Amino acid sequence: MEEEREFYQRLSEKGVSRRDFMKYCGVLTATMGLSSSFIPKVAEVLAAPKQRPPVIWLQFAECTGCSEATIGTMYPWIDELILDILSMEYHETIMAASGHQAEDTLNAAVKKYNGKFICVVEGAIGTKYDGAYGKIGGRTFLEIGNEVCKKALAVICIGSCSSYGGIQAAAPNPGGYKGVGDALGIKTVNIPGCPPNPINLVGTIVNFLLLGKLPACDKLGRPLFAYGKSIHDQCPRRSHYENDEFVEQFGSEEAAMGYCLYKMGCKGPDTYNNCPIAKFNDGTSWPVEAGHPCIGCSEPGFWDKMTPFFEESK
Ligand code: FSX
Ligand code: SF4
Ligand code: F3S
Repeated sequence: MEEEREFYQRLSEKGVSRRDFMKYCGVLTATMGLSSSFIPKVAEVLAAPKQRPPVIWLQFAECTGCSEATIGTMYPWIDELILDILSMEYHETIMAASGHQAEDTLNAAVKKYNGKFICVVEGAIGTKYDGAYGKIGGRTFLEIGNEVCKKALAVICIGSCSSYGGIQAAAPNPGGYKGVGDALGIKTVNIPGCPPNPINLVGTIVNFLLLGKLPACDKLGRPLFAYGKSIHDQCPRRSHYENDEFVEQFGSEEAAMGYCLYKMGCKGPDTYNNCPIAKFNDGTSWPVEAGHPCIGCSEPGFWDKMTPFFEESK
């Protein structure tokens, strides 16, 4: 109770009311595919977590956009939320330590929480020439990944790069870059997107804290609650040519179809993600709503499979 009170106090100091927080919990619960009866339980997990799982967050070949998206933009207080429900043992971007001190922190955390920590990975791993194309502190991503990820309780890949290789794996891919699961031969939960929606990471972690297990995933390792449907199947622009009323409003079916971005290269029909429902930046908008075709950023093979971006798919 005391812990919960302190939590609401901290939120109110940041200008976030209990009502705003409950609204967020409602959105999160719906995103996770749970009924609204779970909202108080989700709120409880966030406000007064019974356990704070240790997290080691690794960064390999990437642009840090995934960290940025997670800790920076969605809600001004999401960083606090994540740091409150997790015990962040290592994260290069947000920790004060650097150089040898940082490496010591990583080694100590892996030793202390062997088999018990969640490893969140951002970025792809180079596999050619024994991984020589990517190193930190003299050790290859491949070495670090093999050593750290294999000792984790679970590995969550955040972003398309760690999930499937991302831009690093684009042709000609001289470093033999691959997603973490492929590079290390391990099973991972993948939260792809370039960058992914932070709500899908929070949902995955809350699922773990609330139900004691990781969410059900498809054969590409993606949580079904977030990646179970295609963008096209959830796109509001689709209703413009499938709804008689809209067709009438636009004058003809052809005119109504002009509102759809397919001919501008939209990859929505081949892309599985919840962007139209979850949206970005506090539910403000998402690419297609803002007038830009979906470029398929969360699919395996993004970039090669999805380029040229502005041409109709063959
Ligand atoms: Fe990749 Fe994430 Fe794209 Fe960037 O770290 S998914 S390049 S948004 O930052 O890995
Ligand atoms: Fe489908 Fe894209 Fe057209 Fe939306 S804009 S209906 S996702 S093709
Ligand atoms: Fe990416 Fe398409 Fe969503 S480009 S952010 S999957 S709309």
